Amino acid sequence: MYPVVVALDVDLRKALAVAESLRDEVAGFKVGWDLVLEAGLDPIKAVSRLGPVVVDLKLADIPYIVRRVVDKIAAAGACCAIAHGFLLPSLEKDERLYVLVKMTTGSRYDGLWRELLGQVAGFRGAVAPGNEPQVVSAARRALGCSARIISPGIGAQGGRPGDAIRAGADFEIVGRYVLEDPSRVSEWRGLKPACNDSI
Ligand code: OMP
Repeated sequence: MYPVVVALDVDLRKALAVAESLRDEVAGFKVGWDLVLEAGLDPIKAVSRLGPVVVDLKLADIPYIVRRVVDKIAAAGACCAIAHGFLLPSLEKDERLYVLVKMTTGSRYDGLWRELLGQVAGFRGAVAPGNEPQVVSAARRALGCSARIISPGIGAQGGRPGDAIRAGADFEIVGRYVLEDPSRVSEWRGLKPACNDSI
């Protein structure tokens, strides 16, 4: 099993074809706005039958709303969801939530992520930029193995396959680079999650 989460940012037909072809090869799939806007909760249900699913709506709301959304996502079969870290400390601790601590693109997180890492305990883990392996290493040092780290930004956004894992991530989130050619997952051969075997 390659330590890759494939970001299915494509239409539903293609998403299901890719998920079907990689179901035994990757750790899971990410379903985001693209698929949810196309078909609601159905893509989450369908892809969850093929592997673990993290739902990425980059939630940013009051705890009451975030909890209601995460409950619906979990009921559809997903393991987990991603929320914006800037909500902290007003984000309810939830083992089903990944906290985004720094984007792969420049943002206000650039001056905030170190502080946010101190508040990730009690959540499923952190999303940290795989195109900045030094940030991933710092995140792992701060979190130990108590939280998962998943890292986007590989391929199309400049990160090299495997660099984030070697820096301490558990899984790399990869969209376009793998969607263009699913056989590229073999570039993760021999790599293992730093701490946690499941997303
Ligand atoms: P590719 O650039 O095609 O590999 O896609 C990257 C995926 O990771 C997309 O689904 C983005 O929404 C997501 N992502 C980022 O690119 N940057 C971030 O800072 C955070 C995420 C994310 O939360 O997954």
